[in-house]
Amino acid sequence: MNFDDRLAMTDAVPAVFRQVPMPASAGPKDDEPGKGDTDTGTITKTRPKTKRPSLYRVLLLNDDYTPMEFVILVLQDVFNKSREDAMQIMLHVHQKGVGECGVYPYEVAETKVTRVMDTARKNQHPLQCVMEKQ
Ligand code: TYC
Repeated sequence: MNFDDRLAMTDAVPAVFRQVPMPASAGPKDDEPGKGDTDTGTITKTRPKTKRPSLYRVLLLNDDYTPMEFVILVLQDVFNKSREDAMQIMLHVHQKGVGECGVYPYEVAETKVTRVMDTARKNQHPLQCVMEKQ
């Protein structure tokens, strides 16, 4: 039982003086030094910590043996390129030695590289596909 409960029960205090609600202004003032100061005055704005994912370029490498048509089909199937875009990328790789198929977050890029390499191996072509951080 706390002090207020005991005070409410005693006959020493006339009923009219018991349980007088305290006005809010009578409480400790937190902007006065030494009076239960809890407000530091710091304004904080919560900002969720989000990180943009790192992006990776997926590259095709040229070789002398993989048929051009196979490369075009891979570009259409794995990288969702149109026949025309696939042809351009394949020719670029054929002429320059390396070319970009797309830019993706890490796991997407990794899956695409794996799909290209698996398809090439299954069909016994030496086609190579790699990824590099952008
Ligand atoms: N150079 C190959 C040929 O002449 C074609 C080719 C293109 C191979 C692109 C791989 O990533 C490549 N048949």
